[in-house]
Amino acid sequence: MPVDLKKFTTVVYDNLPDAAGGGLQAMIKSFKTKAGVKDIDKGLITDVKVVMSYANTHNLEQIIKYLKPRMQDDAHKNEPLLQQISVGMDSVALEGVKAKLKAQYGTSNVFTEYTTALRGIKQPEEIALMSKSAQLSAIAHAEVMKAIKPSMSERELEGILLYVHKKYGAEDEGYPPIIGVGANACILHYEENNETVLNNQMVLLDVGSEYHGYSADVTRTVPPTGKFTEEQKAIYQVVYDAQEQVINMCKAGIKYSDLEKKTGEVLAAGLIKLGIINDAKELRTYYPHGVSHHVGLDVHDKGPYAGNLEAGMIITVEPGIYIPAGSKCDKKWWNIGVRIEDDILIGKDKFTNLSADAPRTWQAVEKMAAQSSIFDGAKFPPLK
Ligand SMILES: [Mn+2]
Repeated sequence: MPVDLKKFTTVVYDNLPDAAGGGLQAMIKSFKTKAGVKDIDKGLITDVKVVMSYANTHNLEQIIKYLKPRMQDDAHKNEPLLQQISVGMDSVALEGVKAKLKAQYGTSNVFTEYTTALRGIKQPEEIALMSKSAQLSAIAHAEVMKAIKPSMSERELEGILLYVHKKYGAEDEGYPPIIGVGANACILHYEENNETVLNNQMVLLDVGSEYHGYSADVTRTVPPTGKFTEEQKAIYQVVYDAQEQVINMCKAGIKYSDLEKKTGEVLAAGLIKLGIINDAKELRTYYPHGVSHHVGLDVHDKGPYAGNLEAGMIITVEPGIYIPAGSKCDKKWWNIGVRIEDDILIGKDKFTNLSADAPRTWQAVEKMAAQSSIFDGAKFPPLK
């Protein structure tokens, strides 16, 4: 039976694209007519507002790359609010800009607002699925720690992780797996995974399953030899300290933005102590992303960032330090990239680490690496 949309007081809808392929364009047009949707998606400011509503500290750089060329005309280049949009904003500054955009230009995207509020708090059924997705992803990371060898390739590690995911019945990955050794670990969205030999440089693995629609987001950084060098261990410990302190803050009532603040403090203190930076202001050189985002139906799930943590939220905690070759510090630190990322369920007065099955301390990583793996000695005939 056709639904008469005019009978509803309000029809909420997601941002509808102006151009779409196939029959979608006609469907959108028909929907807009039937629902009495005015064509409000006109003008750049709406474009900016909608695109910015999806922005988080992870994708901000890409979003700015998309928006910048569109903001060069006379109408927009003198708009102060647009000038505030800059690469490297922390989540607090970003939320501030978003709030101002909304206040100044109203909202054409009620659907996004509603779903952001709804999806930020997970239902018990969702928490059950997220727990499984995160746990099986963590088990896959533990398996890689057992199997990893300096002679292996990035792709081989990817295969092991994906094998474990499939073994548990996960349909997909939550996002393109990032597996980067050495210099590649210092590239934030490295997805090529084509280095053929790991040698003794640290490997960063940001890989999470999608299980029955729910994405985990888990990162571990592992030495292929099974033993950290002194330098690797020192950087790893700084990142671990930040993650440990931030995870321990996680409970209802804590300001979301305080997580970022704490991360900055711990990472900066650690790098100053190691002589890598002299001042906390230099931290963004080596820590260019945010510490947390909502995770769920999407790896960067909708959810509020402006207020306090609430029971039922599931967020990542993922500090990282990346020191590419050529950085202004002692050469011995070059090409070390470390991130540790877990999926944290917020409770009324506690947290639950859903991905705790993947070791986190350097001692636990080394201990896991010393264990044998089902992939040890796997041999196939040479190709003709
Ligand atoms: Mn993440």
